[in-house]
Amino acid sequence: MTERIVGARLGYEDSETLSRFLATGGDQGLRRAVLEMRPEEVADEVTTANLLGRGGAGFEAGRKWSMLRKAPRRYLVINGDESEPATFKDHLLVERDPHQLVEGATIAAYAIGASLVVIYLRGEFALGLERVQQAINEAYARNALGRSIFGSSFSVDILLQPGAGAYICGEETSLIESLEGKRGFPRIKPPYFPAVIGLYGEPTIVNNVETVSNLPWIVQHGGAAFKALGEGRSTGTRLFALSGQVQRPGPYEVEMTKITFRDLIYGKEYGQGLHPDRSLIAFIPGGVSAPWFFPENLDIPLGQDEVAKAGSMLGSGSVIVMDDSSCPVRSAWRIARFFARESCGQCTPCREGGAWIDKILRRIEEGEGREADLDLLLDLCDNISPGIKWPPAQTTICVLGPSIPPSVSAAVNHFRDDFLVHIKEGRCPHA
Ligand code: L3W
Ligand code: SF4
Repeated sequence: MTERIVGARLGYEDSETLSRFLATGGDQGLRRAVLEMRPEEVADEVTTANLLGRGGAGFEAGRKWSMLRKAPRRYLVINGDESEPATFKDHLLVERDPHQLVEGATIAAYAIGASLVVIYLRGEFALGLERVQQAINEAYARNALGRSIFGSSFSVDILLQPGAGAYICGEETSLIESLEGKRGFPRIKPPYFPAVIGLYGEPTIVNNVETVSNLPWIVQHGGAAFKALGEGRSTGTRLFALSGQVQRPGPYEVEMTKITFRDLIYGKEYGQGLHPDRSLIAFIPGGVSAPWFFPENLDIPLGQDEVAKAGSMLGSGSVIVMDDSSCPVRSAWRIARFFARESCGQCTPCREGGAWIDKILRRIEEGEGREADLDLLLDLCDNISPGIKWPPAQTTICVLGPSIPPSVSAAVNHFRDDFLVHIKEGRCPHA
C-alpha cells in the first residue's frame, strides 16, 4: 500500500469506534479549521490540493465551492448513494470510518458557510446508516457538531437521510429532488447547477463521501502536501475498488498516477493477477459507464487525464476485470439491463433505447438473435450517444442513458465473433 489518507484507519479492527478515531488524529483537522483558520483559508487549501471529486466526474472540489452562489441559506449535501455495480469504496468509508466522514463534512460546511449538512446514504447500507448516525450523535456529545463547535463561532447541524433504493438518486439533482420529498427525476443542467439553485432552490454543494473524507488530512497537512502526491491534475490518493476475475479483489488506496492498471491487477500488493490458466480479455477502468479497456491498455497509469486521453474515464474508481471465461455478450447485457431498469424514464433515448438494447442483447444471449442485430445495436447506441464517445454529447437530461453505449459498443466491436457464435450456433463459446 502507498500513502494512506482516507484509508488510514482501515487496518484497525475497531476503525469505526470513537476511541480509535480520537487515538489516531481524529478531530485535529476540524479543530484546526474552526479554531485557527478562516473559512476562505480552508477553501484555499482545498484549491491548492487540487482535490478532484471522487464521485465519478472528477470536478475540482475547490472550484465547485467557489461557484456557490452567495445567499443567507446554503446547503451541503454529502452523496453516499453509491449504487453503481462494482463500486464499493464509499460503502467501506461509511462503515469503517464514519467519524472521518462526519469530520470531513463539518470541515466542508465550515469552508463554504453551510447552514445545514445532509448526508444522503444508500438505504441498503443498514450498518453504515447505524454507524454514521452514531458518529453524528457522538460528535454532538463532544461539541464537534451543533452550537459553537469546539468553542468557536461556527455552528452547524448534520441530518442523515437514507435513500429508498433508486440508483438514479445518486445523480446529484435527482438526489436533491428526492430530499425535497419528490420522485427522483434529474433536473436539467446547465444552466442551473446545484451550486446556484439546489436544495429548496438554495445554493447547494453536493460532494461525494470519499471527497470530504480527504478533508481532515488536507487541513492537517496542508493542500501542498496533498498535491505533492500524484502528478498533474491527479493529486493525492484514490480508493480503487478492484473486482471481477482477479485473485485478490478489494479496495486499494493508491497514490494517483504512480501505478498502472497492470500493477493494480497483477501486483503482489494488489490484485495478484488472474486465476491460473486464464487470460485477460478486457477491463473496465472506472465504473460500468466507462468505455472498456483491453490488454493493450494495461500500462496506462491510474490518473484522471491519462485514462481520459486513452478514451475512457477513471469515474468512480471501480476497476472490473474480465478473463476469458467471461462472456462479453452477457457482460454487456448485464450492464445495459442495469441501466435500462434504473432509467427514470424522462428522456426518450434512455427510456426507449435502453429497453430496446436490453431486449436485443437478451435474445442474442438466449440464442435467438440475428446478424442484423449487431448493426441495430450500434445504431441504437449512436442514437443515445452520437458518435458513441465519452464524455457523451448531451441528448438526455443526465448521463445514465449515455452510460449504456460504451459497454455495448465495446462488446460488439471487439468481440464480434462471440456474438456470431451466439447468433449462428445458439451457444455461448465461454460456457
Ligand atoms: C457549478 C458549473 N457547478 C459542473 C458540478 C456539478 C457536479 C460536478 C460534476 O456525474 C459522473 C458521471 C457518471 N457550475 C459546473 C458545476 N459542476 N459544472 O461539478 O458535474 P458533471 O455534470 O460532470 O457530473 P455528475 O452529474 O456529477 C457523475 C460517473 O460519474 N459515474 C457514476 C458513478 C456512480 C456512483 C454511484 O454509484 N453513486 O458514484 C461513474 O463513473 O457516469 O459521468 O457536482 O454540479 N459550471
Ligand atoms: Fe432519466 Fe435516463 Fe433521462 Fe437520466 S437519461 S433523466 S435516467 S431518462
